Parts: sequence; structure tokens; C-alpha cells
Amino acid sequence: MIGNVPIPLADQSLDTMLMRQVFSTVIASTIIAISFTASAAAETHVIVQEGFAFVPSSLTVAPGDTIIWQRTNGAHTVTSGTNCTPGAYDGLTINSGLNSVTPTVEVELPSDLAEGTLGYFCNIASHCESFGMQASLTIVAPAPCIGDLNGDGVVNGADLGLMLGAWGPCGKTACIADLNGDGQVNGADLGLLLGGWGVCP
Ligand SMILES: [Ca+2]
Ligand SMILES: [Ca+2]
Ligand SMILES: [Cu+2]
Repeated sequence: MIGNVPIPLADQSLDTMLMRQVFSTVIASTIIAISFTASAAAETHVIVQEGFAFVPSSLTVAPGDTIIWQRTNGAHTVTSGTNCTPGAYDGLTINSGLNSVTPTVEVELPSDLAEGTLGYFCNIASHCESFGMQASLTIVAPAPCIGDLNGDGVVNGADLGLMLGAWGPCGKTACIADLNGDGQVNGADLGLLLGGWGVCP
């Protein structure tokens, strides 16, 4: 019976199938991880126009976040600038009506937007000058979370698995597990990952 070849052959092909399955799972996870890394940290914030005010009037956000302004009533604008004067912030200009035709203004902040204070106001008549209809966004870049390869806010076994799956020289595709950017996924990167183990700061 042991000399009967079909059994080992069947086992071998099963092993091969399993290996292929594991391999494609690793590839799929890596692709998912790349797309998650790009967007996982981004949040959406809603600011509501109430009378001659934007609520909340100050809000801390991160580059890459999406800001949504919602109208309650009247005709207003969302216009970047300070002291009721239109202007750009780090190359970003916002200027949109916030009225019955455009009751919602949505802006995705550039992922490389500089840290600082992005002022904006309503540029209708004297809403800003007379009624103080101005507000601001405080732009603060989040602390990097080295080793969080899948972008879920924690460095754990899932990230370790991704790193081990990408072990060795980087290919032509994105090499997200190459934490120190030297073109190799090896012990140096593993050390960085383990050093950041746990919940992201
Ligand atoms: Ca993670
Ligand atoms: Ca490396
Ligand atoms: Cu207004």
C-alpha cells in the first residue's frame, strides 16, 4: 500500500494547491494593506452653518481628511482666508457657495497640506465683517505609526504576517514592509516593527 503512488501524488498536489492559496492570500492582503495605508487614517468632519456661525468654529483636522460644510439656512459661502479677506492656505483655495443650490460643500484636504491654521469665512455681504462669520481649521499631521502596515491603528500579528510575507528584496511593486527604505525587508525592518508593537500613538 505504501508503494501505491497515487496517494503521495494526491498529497503533493493538495500541498501545491494550499501553497498557491496561501500565496495568493498574502498577495491579496498586501494589496488591501496598501490601499488601507493610504486612506485609513483619513477622517471626515462635518461643520454646520448655524445663523452667522460655523459650528464648531475651530476644529483640529489632519492632512487628507475630508471636511463637509452643511447649510442650515440663508445664503453663505465657504471661502478660505483670514480677516474676512479671501486667500489661499498652503496653495489650497476654498471658495464655494453654501446656499439652497449648494447646501453641502465637501473638500478633501491634500495629504501633504502644511500644519498650521487654515482660516475661512463667509464672503456674503457683511456676514464676516459685521457678524463675525469666520472660523478655522487647525491642521495637524498625525504621528506616524511605524509598523502599522495594514493601517488599522495597531501594530500586531497581522502586520508581522504581512512583513514576513514580503520578506526579502523588494519587488517592483510598493514595498510597504520596507520600513527603513533600503530596498530589503529583513531583520532591520522587523526590529522597527517590533519597536512599535501595540496601539499606535
Ligand atoms: Ca496594523
Ligand atoms: Ca528595509
Ligand atoms: Cu454668510
